[in-house]
Parts: sequence; C-alpha cells; structure tokens
Amino acid sequence: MFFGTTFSFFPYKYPTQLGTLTTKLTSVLTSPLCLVSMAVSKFLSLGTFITFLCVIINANYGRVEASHRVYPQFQSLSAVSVKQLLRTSYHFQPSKNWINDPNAPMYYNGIYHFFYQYNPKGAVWSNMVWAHSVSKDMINWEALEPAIYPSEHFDINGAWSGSATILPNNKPIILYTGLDHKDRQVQNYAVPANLSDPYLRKWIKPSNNPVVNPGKGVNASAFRDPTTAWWLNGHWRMLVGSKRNHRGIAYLYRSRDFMYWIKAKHPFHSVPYTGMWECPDFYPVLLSGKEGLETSNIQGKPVKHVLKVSLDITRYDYYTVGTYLTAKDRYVPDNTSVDGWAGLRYDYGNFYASKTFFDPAKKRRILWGWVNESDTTEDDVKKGWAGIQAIPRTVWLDPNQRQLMQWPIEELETLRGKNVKMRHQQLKTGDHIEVKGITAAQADVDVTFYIPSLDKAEPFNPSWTNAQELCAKKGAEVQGGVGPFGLLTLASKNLEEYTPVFFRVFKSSKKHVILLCSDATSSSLMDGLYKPSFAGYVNVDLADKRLTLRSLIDHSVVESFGAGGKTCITSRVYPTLAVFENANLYAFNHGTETITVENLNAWSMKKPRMN
Ligand SMILES: *[C@@H]1O[C@H](CO)[C@@H](O)[C@H](O)[C@H]1NC(C)=O
Ligand SMILES: *[C@@H]1O[C@H](CO)[C@@H](O)[C@H](O)[C@H]1NC(C)=O
Ligand SMILES: *[C@@H]1O[C@H](CO)[C@@H](O)[C@H](O)[C@H]1NC(C)=O
Ligand SMILES: *[C@H]1O[C@@H](CO)[C@H](O)[C@@H](O)[C@@H]1NC(C)=O
Repeated sequence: MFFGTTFSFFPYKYPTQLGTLTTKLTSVLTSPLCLVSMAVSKFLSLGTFITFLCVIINANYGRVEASHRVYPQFQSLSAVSVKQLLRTSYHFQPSKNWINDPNAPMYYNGIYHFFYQYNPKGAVWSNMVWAHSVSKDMINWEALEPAIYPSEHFDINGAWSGSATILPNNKPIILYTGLDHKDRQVQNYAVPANLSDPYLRKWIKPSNNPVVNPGKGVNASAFRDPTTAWWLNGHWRMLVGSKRNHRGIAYLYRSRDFMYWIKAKHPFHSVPYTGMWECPDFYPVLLSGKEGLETSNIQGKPVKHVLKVSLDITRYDYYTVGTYLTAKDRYVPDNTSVDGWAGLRYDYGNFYASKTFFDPAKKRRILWGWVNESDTTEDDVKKGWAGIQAIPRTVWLDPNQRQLMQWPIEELETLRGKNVKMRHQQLKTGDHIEVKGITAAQADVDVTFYIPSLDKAEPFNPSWTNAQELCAKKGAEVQGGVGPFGLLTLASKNLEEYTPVFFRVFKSSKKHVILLCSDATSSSLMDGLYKPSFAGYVNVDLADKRLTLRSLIDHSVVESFGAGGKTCITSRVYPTLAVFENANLYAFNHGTETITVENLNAWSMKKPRMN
C-alpha cells in the first residue's frame, strides 16, 4: 500500500451540465531574430549571450493573445482538402488539421489513451482543444470526440497541456492548464464522467476548479503544463513549468487530497538563463534493466530520476539524470549531466513538448513527442494538416547510468511486411548500394555496420562542441577517414534529393568521438523549407567495432536511432521526386576506410488504422 490511505476521501465531483463551448483565438508570434538564431543553431557555441538576448526579445515578441472569440462546432467542421502527398502513414496523426503537444498519455483497463493539442478548425495553431484517441497497441488508433475544450471561467480562453495520474483504486485524473477569463494560466483537473465506459469518452471539469492559481510571485503568463503527480510520505506532488526573469523553473506543489495544493517554499529545480520551462516531466528509472516504474513506486528500489524540460527558447527537449532528494523535495542532476542547452536531448531533431507515462500492461515507460513540420505555414494550410507524433518509444537508463536509451515500442514491428536483407556487403569509398525490393518511402531499416579498422579516423578538434555545426560542415559528401557511412533515405534515382543518416568517427586524445547526422540539406528541391543538418554525439566505445542504426522512414519523416537508441534524430523532409515508388534507399560510404554492412534488414511498412 505505498499510496497510504488518504484516498478514500478523494472528492470526485460530477457537475450536472457542461458549459457552452467557447474558445478564444490565440496566436503565436515568434521573434524573427530568435528564429534565425535557432535555425543556424549557433547558440551552443555563443553561449549565454545570444540566449540572454533571445529571452529579452521573446519577452517582447512572445505569445500574444487576440481577443475575439470563435465558436467551434465540432459536428459540422468546414471541409478542408487534405493532400495525401507527403502525409505520413504509420506515425500518429488525425485525419486533418494542426496538432502539437502530446497530453496525458495513459493506460486504463486494457486501452491506451492518447490526448493531444488540436485545432479542430484548421492547420495552424489556434482554438486548442484536447483531442482524444484510443488504441489497444499504440499503433492502430480510433479517434473520439475531443475530451476537454474551453467552456468554463477557468479555461474559457484555452485548454492547454497537462498530464494524467492514476489514483488508487484505478481512477484516472487529468491535470491541465486553463487560460482563464482573465487570461491567467491556472491548473485545473478533469475526471472521467463514467469509469465503466471502456473508452472514457466524456470528461468533466468539476466546479471547484481551478485547483492551482498562479499566486504571489508567480508569473501568470508563464505558468503551465502540470506533470503526472507522485505520492510520497502522505502527500501528492506535481510540477508546473515557469520562469522568473530569465530563470527556468519547475515549481513543486503538494497536496493531501489532490484538490488543495500548496506551493513548496523552494522550486523543485531551476536553471538561470534557460527561459520558460514548458512541459516538465519527472520520473524514476531503474539503475539496470529496461523495466519501467510507476512514478510513485520508488520505495526500496535502486533508482535514479530523470527531469526533462522543453525549452521554449530553443524549442528542444533536454533532460538530466539525477537524484531526487526526497527529504528536501528537490532534484539535483548528477555531475555527469549537463544542465541546460548544452545538455542531453531526447532527440536532436524536430521533437518537442514530450511526455512519458508508465504502461503497467508491459511494465515499461513510454515516451511520446510532438514532431512539427519543417515547411511553411502557407504549405501547411495548403496540405490541410500540420504536425505528427513520433513513434512511441520505450525509455530506460543506459547501463552507464549517464543517459537514457530509447527504442520504438515493439508493437511497431506488427506493421512490418516484406523483408529484404543485406549481409556482409562491403562498402568501399564512394559506394552507394541500393536496398531493393521494399517500399522505400514507408520502411523500417535496421543495420549493423562493421568497421574493420579505426586507424584512419580523423582527429577530433575539441572546439567542435556543437554537433549540428560539425555535421553542417562535414556533411555526407565530404570525404572522411572512418565515415561518413550510413543510409541515404528518401533518395531520388539520380540523387537530386536524399536525406542521409550517417556516422562519422573521429579520434580524440582519449577515445573515439562518434557523430550521428540526419542531414536535410539535400532532402528536397523545394525552396523555403527548414533543412537543418541535425546531429548528436553518440557515447559508445567502439571495442567491438560495430555501430547500429535504425531508421523509420515514413514519406516526410525520417526517425533514426543510433547505437541501439543512445542518440536519436527526427527529421522532417519534403521530397518532390523521391515520393511513393520513386523513393529509393541506399547504404553508402564516403570514408576512405572500407565499411562492412554486416547485417541489414529492411521492411516495407503497412498502414495501420489511423484515426
Ligand atoms: C511573464 O511572462 C510573460 C510571458 O512570457 C512575459 O511577457 C512577461 O514579461 C513576464 N513578466 C514578468 C514580470 O517577468
Ligand atoms: C457507463 O458506461 C457503461 C458502459 O459503456 C454503460 O453501460 C452505462 O450506461 C454508462 N453509464 C452512464 C450513467 O452513462
Ligand atoms: C561526481 O559525483 C560522484 C558521486 O556522485 C563523485 O564520486 C565524483 O567525484 C564527482 N565528480 C566530480 C568531478 O565532481
Ligand atoms: C519546428 O519548425 C521549425 C521550422 O519552422 C522551427 O525552426 C522549430 O522551432 C519548430 N519547432 C517547434 C518545437 O516548434
């Protein structure tokens, strides 16, 4: 009974009526200078100066709320045409319109629930509601009616992101951010109207909301995204993301009954000059093995904790591995984890506002993350859709205890169709060997490369702290010693278009440095797209001289997992020639050292039921 006994008093409330539907149009303006800075991503090397500048600029050009109201009529949506070209097939998305943050993923009585920020009216960010889908395997999805939408004084101007907690006696409860009638960000709760409905279709927002007001000293315009709550020593705890001046903050709140919350004297954690912390996520991980833990279930277990924050300034998700000081109720990152934007990321590409949940059915922790578009807003309006979710990933602690490992949930493999293999294939300098016989635009590729010798690895310059800059400088075409080698995905026949995912191996004084790149520079002949050379370092020793790479290719997304999930990169690309059956897949090597494809498996991927 690690939850204690307080909960028999839990006051579920069932109001008789749901209010009328109103939402307020809101819009995001992002400072052009910061966007440019982010696009070239010079941040990491220029350090806090640009950061500081952007914080200031964002303060002036940040989120601006318009004042007129719209009345979404969910039953009679204006028809939009949805373009199929470049639409993903097995990544989560609704049938049309804009989506962003994953909200309150959870498992309840045999069903996975997934909620997400959704605009029922169009393909741009606006009119946010909580769309709701259900699944038995997190691969095939059925869309339901929106679960939460603006209707009450405490969320009349917006129903923003939040999380689910499963209370004792298996009762789900959602905490979410409402934009109230005064445009303040407040934290509300919602509960299922009927716990016997297997799909939990209807959610109610009791009248004692909001349960958390910003309070004194808290910026009511920067106070959002409550976490899953955890139970310890007689109290629930949860975090809310915020900032004070330029310091990013996760405020800690405690409650005995989930209704009456008190802010802790000290923030749970904060870091100067990191700006607004969105979507904090906090959870335990076992020191060894892949098994996940329920957020409250740590007593007597050998654990570390993970704190993830989404930095609004850089629009990436960063995490640290550290220690939860339960006596002080504070989090301290390990000295091996860099805290801030030089730190570890779940993904070095398009991946934001992520959230994990514990899946009791398979005892694993699963990560959901939003993957935005890299085309323009005008393109999105023409397409009729914008945004997908990354394939759910199982996460666990790397045996080195310094970082996480991530791997697509095993259920994805049920979509694998035709399989082709490549074994012991040598890749000499300049080789492009085609992987023939699968649908290369919609595929799952898993490859093990063998590096016979590391002697030719180029020297690593210690000033190369920014992986993305290094990848931009030394792309797939620049000949190296050991690498670049890897996959050319979504490639047109004559290589007018291709998205290479590849390794380069460098030699430093102590060990080898491995770079993984997913480079969108040559991905499309179309202009006006965001085509970054996304990259991250891979912390592996090459004792066995092998590197593995798995790429999930899905028309306009390439989601890659290096070295068994140590480093992940998701790229959005929009080929014009390399589409459908005109897309090709190659293994390539542009290094002087010959590399062997020891084992490659590629599968055509089937299309699941998708909303
Ligand atoms: C509060 O946050 C908003 C939104 O980021 C920002 O514009 C404003 O300057 C902040 N106010 C203070 C007092 O820091
Ligand atoms: C709750 O859901 C169950 C199962 O779908 C249904 O039989 C029951 O009528 C519902 N109760 C109410 C009050 O709607
Ligand atoms: C980091 O922390 C560990 C114990 O947690 C300690 O043994 C080690 O000396 C620390 N290293 C540095 C550089 O502070
Ligand atoms: C995704 O889109 C690109 C291109 O417009 C932006 O540069 C990123 O900041 C954006 N990412 C998020 C999380 O909004």
